[in-house]
Amino acid sequence: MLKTWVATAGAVALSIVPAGAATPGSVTGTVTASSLRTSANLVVSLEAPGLKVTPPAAPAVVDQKDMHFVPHVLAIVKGETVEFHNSDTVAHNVFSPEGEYDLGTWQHGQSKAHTFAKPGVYTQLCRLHPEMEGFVDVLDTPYFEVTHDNGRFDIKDVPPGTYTLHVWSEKLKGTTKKITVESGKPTSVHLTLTK
Ligand SMILES: [Cu+2]
Repeated sequence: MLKTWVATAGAVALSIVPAGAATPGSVTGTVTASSLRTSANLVVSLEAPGLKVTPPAAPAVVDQKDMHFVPHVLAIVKGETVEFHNSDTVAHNVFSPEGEYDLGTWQHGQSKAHTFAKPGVYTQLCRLHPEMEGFVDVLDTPYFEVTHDNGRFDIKDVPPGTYTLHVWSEKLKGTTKKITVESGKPTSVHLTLTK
């Protein structure tokens, strides 16, 4: 009896609520990487079949400043362009050891752009300064955030549904967790990364 009622209610709801009318929820929480100096720079993303990504019109920026890639970890969507700047007085290069690109070497104040067509994690290195390292994580989902200093993240405007939450770390083994986002509600997630 109960089963019949649920099925009927579902069918009615489907017929009167236009697709996409549900109020978005959010996914907030922390990832703790206690073996690392900081729980920042972990990429938290929500994956589900059929998600569409729209690259923003303005490019994302990675600077080379004080001999570091800034930000150290950048998360973007498939098809997005990154402008690589050089704010130092020395020349820098950017190449990816994954073999996708070498943008050459350029001076202070100049920049080069690269569009990331395929999802994946791309290490950023500089041929002139082997100690420099950064990462661009190209995602196939619009729902993601890079964790802040305390490991906190807050992914807003997530449509209700079930997702696989992924955590990527440059040093530790990543993890996944199935989560459900309800209409108009925050979903709280706390995870710990181990070696
Ligand atoms: Cu350099």
